[in-house]
Amino acid sequence: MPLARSLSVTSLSGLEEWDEEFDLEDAVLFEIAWEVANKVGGIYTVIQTKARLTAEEWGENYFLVGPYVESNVRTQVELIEPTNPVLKRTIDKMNASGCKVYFGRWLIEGSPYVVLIDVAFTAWSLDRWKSELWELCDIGVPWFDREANDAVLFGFLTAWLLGEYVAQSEEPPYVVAHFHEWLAGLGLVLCRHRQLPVATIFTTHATLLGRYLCAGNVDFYNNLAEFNVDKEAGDRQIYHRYCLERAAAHCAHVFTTVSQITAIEAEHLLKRKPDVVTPNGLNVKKFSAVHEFQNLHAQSKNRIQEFVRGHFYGHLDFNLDKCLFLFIAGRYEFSNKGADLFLEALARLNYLLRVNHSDVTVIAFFIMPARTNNFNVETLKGQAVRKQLWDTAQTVKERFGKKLYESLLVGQLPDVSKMLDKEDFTIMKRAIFATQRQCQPPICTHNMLEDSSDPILNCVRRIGLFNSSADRVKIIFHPEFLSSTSPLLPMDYEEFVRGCHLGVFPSYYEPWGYTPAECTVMGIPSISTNLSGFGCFMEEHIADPTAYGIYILDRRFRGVDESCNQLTSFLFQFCKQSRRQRIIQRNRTERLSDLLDWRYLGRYYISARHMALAKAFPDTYLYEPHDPTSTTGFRYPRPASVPPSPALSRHSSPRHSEAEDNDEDERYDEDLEAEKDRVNIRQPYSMPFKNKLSTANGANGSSD
Ligand code: G6P
Ligand code: 1S3
Repeated sequence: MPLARSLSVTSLSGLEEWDEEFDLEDAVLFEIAWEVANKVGGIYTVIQTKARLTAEEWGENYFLVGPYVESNVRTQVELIEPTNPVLKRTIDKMNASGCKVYFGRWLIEGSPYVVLIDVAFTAWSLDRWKSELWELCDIGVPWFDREANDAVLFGFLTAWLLGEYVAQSEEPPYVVAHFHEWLAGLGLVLCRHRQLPVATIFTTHATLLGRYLCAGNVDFYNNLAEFNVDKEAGDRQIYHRYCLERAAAHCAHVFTTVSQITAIEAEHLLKRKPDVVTPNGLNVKKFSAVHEFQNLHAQSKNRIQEFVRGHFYGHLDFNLDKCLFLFIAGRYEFSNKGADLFLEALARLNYLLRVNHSDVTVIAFFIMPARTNNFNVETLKGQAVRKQLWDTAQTVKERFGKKLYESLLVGQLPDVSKMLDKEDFTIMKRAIFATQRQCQPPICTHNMLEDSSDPILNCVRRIGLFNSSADRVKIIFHPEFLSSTSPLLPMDYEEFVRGCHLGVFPSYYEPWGYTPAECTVMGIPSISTNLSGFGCFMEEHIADPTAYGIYILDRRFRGVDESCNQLTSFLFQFCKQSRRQRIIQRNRTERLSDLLDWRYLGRYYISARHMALAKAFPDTYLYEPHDPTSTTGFRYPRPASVPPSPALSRHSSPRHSEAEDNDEDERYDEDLEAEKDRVNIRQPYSMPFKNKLSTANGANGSSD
């Protein structure tokens, strides 16, 4: 009897233990996405972070399938001979028939196997496959849509791979094929049309139409049920893409999406209710010292402060120690990602801080890639000036030290008035003169190609936040993703997030939203919205999210102006917190990280696979239904120190006297310690999946 593989999801600080054993010995999992070893957006993060858990579960029978992109392969993939004999025969056969298919190990946690297909190599088949698609389902793909052309090639090639795998198997295998997003969806449609014995899953991470409609001037959520989807897709010239997406959703044995809110959207726009909601997780890194993340915050903050010293040279008339770093980051979709609302709220915050004579300065970073011509001179000069000041200080310090040393050698206390001579003063004066500047510190770090039509810059022009001395809110727009090799701000994204105080993501369209989730696992508070998958998920699972540093903006039931006021109020309250309150809040935020760990959230993907296996192979697998679209089941209680009255709980961090603000060593949150054992979380649901054959044997799926 074959050995049963078992997966044990162990207890994560209060989240219920979940232990399930089932027989997957004969099953093989293919997970297919355009973003396998190919970073484009959030789907890459899903696949890359989930790989370790899925590889633990499926072992040698787990294969990720993606496009072959040479530059990615050179840096991320170790090409090897296929380990699985059936897959080796499959790949050899395809390569002998005019394809280029590679096999390797993706060098990430879990080292999963990858099958990478060079779609360009088979571009000669594009016209033939397009006409086959037209014959099959009347979907015509225009020649100029490059992405859709790639989707056709990738779809036909992945369906070929799966069909060949089945054909090469001596015994009929139990194949699960999990397709992500419309770009991979055609493979699924073809599998079903060719009646391959494959259990199929389609996950959409956003709907095409939803993204397009929200980016326009449409009251999306109040009109979800009203849209004439065909017309709307046609008007936006994405009808063919929309058809591919909708076909995949309908053909799949199991259809899933990443959040409840996108499930509702999919039901209206794709006309199928998702069978399972699969919230996105992360690979949470735990430090052996509980408060290590606080030290990392302080280290990274120092590095951001260094950058700020250079950027604002000549205008450093604010106290860096009272400076808060806020940021927004992600794909540059100005209104979908809420950059418009953030800017407007910053203008209002600036007013509030000024009229209240606050000594706090806010620096808001916008990290959103746009088309540029590299860094601008003024920004680079800022860092050069800072470096020069540093070097000058070092030179004078050395000269000072030498004189001090010589004086001590002869047994005399130095005459302090003679320690600095004329030359020292000349060097220092020259350095100070170099810090004079005629212009304000720049808003944008790069030369923008479309400066005059750029939405962020135009909005800044309108609200008049130009980094002037009188402004308490300053803006820095970095239109490129961060990198540790940047000559300007040499930090990678994770380091940068750790060094900030608050992530601000007031998205209007955000099926999940990894940015606030990443903040949470690093213990950095964030603002999201009740229109984002993440915001809704946290609202559902935490009794008082604000107390945990999870601010959820209401963009669903309020008008834009009201939402903007609420955002301003969140920001203003945050600015009023003392250092100690921020430390306590960060401790609480970090405590939520288990909730976002794949070791916990991975169960929804497992559930989807079980459901698909049971639908495709009903004689072998049995799935006992529960409500897998529900992600409810437990709730983090309000922190013990927060008053129960809603009025009082608005200030969700404990109050302290200002004297305590200076308590730099306050790293231990007694609040945290007291609460640790109080979290009592109910079982979300027990996995109902059973292998029918094993159940019949009374072995509950496990055997040896
Ligand atoms: C961490 C460090 C403290 C530091 C604090 C600054 O907690 O462990 O030593 O004082 O960060 O916090 P702030 O919110 O002011 O950046
Ligand atoms: C999508 O990426 P996006 O930023 O275009 O997929 C992500 C992963 O599921 C999701 O987090 C995000 O909200 C979606 O929008």
